[in-house]
Amino acid sequence: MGGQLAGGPPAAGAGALAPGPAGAGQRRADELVAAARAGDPRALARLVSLVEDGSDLLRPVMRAVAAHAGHARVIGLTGSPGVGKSTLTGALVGRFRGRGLRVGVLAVDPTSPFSGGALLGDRVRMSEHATDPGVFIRSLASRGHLGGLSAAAPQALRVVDAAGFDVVCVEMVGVGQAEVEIASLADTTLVIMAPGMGDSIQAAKAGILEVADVFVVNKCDRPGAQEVVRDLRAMLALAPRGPGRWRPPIVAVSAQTGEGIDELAGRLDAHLAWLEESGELARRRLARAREEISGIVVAAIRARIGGLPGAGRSRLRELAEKVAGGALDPYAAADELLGEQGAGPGPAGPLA
Ligand SMILES: Nc1nc2c(ncn2[C@@H]2O[C@H](COP(=O)(O)OP(=O)(O)O)[C@@H](O)[C@H]2O)c(=O)[nH]1
Ligand SMILES: [Mg+2]
Repeated sequence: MGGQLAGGPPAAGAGALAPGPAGAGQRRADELVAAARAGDPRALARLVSLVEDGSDLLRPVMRAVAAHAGHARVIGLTGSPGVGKSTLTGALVGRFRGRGLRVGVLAVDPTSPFSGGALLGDRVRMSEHATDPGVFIRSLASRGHLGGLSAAAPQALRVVDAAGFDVVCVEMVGVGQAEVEIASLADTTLVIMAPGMGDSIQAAKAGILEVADVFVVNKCDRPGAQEVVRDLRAMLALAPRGPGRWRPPIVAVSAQTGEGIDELAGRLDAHLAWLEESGELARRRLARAREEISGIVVAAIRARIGGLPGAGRSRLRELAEKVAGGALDPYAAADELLGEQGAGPGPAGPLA
């Protein structure tokens, strides 16, 4: 329902705020979800589009999938462009298919729009899976969202999960905050590196070391891979993990030749087992739900105060002029704006 955040103008482009048409919309969403769960790939593709576009059916769809989500194991793959994420995803899909598991792939690549080369290229790299009914491959754009992650990625993930896929691989280009975002989405995060890309230096500064559950050094068929492994090992030695914590392994693979992929699959299973035994899986999923809720709230507030023509925007402009001119401090201005949006200050102030 749109009621929770009502009080401002409807948010164009942020369908999250539009009160969905109750009866017919819900029936349509329920039908699509039932079809997707029965294995209809077109119904699933339609659902992902509805979610990604923030359509009027977004809320009915999310309502329809709620009870079915939470089954899939989510594997995040991140790394620089060209490091071999798509090729590696293809190799892992092959492993999981070999076990009879159904696998979804969501590729979030802000460097190439949905209509561009990304999907085509990935389909070529995953071509052996493109016609397999047990595999669903989909690119997500990252439009209108700062940072790497598509704003709709958590919801798209939920939809694929609810459609009954056992594993969902989320592939995302590592740019800036992307690694942290993907780690908040995935049960297991793979940080992928390759020789000749200056990756190990990048890793140290970008905070990648903290988010990685497994380090993959891809292209081990190329010279320089062992150096990357060595650099990484040295860096990890400087970042000791406490007792009971997971120690991220470093696995050298060639996604192209298949070398090391068995070992990697074994490491992924070991991580899943650790997640379950340690209670970390439940903790991560709770954190994911929390992120998802606050992401929706923040997007809604942002759409109201800055992203819309009309009252919200001119009010922001008015306040900005006061702040720029020294007539008001930015916290007071923010409080005013939040108060007007019906999300007034809490006991400690909204921004404290
Ligand atoms: N030599 C070698 N090349 C690879 C390997 N994995 C991927 N590549 C190549 O690296 C390029 C980028 O791969 P891609 O999977 O698209 O990388 P992404 O941008 O991270 O998704 C392609 O030309 C791949 O064929 C590997 O293990 N060894
Ligand atoms: Mg790719």
